[in-house]
Amino acid sequence: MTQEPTLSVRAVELREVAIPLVRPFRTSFGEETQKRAILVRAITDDGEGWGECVSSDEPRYSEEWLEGSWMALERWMSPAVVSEVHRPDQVASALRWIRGHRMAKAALEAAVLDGWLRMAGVSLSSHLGGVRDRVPCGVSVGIAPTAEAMLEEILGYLSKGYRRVKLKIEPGRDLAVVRTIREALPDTPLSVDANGAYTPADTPLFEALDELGLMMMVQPLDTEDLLDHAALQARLRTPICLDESIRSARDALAAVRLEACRIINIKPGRVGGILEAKRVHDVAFGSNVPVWIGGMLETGVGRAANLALASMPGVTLPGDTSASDRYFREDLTEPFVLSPDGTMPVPAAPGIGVEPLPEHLRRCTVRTSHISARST
Ligand code: SMG
Repeated sequence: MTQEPTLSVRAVELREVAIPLVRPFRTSFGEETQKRAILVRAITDDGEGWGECVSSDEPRYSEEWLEGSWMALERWMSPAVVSEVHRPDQVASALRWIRGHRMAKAALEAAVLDGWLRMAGVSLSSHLGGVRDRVPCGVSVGIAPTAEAMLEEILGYLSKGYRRVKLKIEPGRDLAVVRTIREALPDTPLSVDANGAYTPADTPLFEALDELGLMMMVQPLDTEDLLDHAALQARLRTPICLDESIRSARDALAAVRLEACRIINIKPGRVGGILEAKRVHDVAFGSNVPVWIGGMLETGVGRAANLALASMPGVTLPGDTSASDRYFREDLTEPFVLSPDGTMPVPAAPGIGVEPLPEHLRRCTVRTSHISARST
């Protein structure tokens, strides 16, 4: 058997970046007008690797938030990896003692994995067993003041080629809005995403949405509520897709066994890393549960990894892997561009296949921190 290549992580650099969004993005848990992210650069003996941490300003999507991720990365995670880890699969073991903080862990693992794959000359997509060089893309549409405003935004996306539209909903802005949009677009693949904003008492609402021929309903109920999702799924024809509830391959297995969903959304940050994301995929694929890759408004660094994940065989539904211009006037990397057929290319160069453009990176950087080996 050939020996796997090893690398040495000499130092880790953290960079907080801030980039304005082209339009505010509103979900049931809040509104974002700019993208803040932590970029992690693993500096190795042979080069470097990049990862992006997807925690937001405030702990609304999950319990993680950017400042907490920064502290965890700076204080515990990077020192546990520098000089200690020689293969990407060792990152998760080195960080296992730290509870939670999956998004921060995922970013550090992504940086080491990218550095390792660049060294080996292998693309992330090949490493993950990807089977596609282009992937179909969808778009997630934030809550707007009126159904008409949402419709106008959607028509713009459809004219660019997006293959499906995910509508954010929240209590009070749900059935009537979705119905108006469905009537205007009877043939467009539509789904709704509630980000866990409802309770089992809202079952009649979901039964009404069930009549609208949606592709799926994403995360209708609370993150920690697999049993009520199972009860709701049993009453609906439309598949439920779980997002926030799936934090690991183990969660995915539980959700599938409980029949709490019929579709799974994968985000590497939410499950603690690209390698765990592959394991979630494998659980779903082995159970014939379709998968799609979600988004966290990533810059090109995170988006590149998401596109590689989307090339895996079980990812059979269009993801929230939208083009750079859906988010930013100027991305951190060379922009990802949607083809008129609604697909985007999977990066084929080693690692994630892209890197931040130095001048853009410099302009967007808010703070940096450099963590090198502890002097003993
Ligand atoms: O990256 O296109 C994107 C955003 C997709 O809807 C999206 N993300 O619940 O899936 C989700 C939200 C979370 C965004 S938190 C900033």
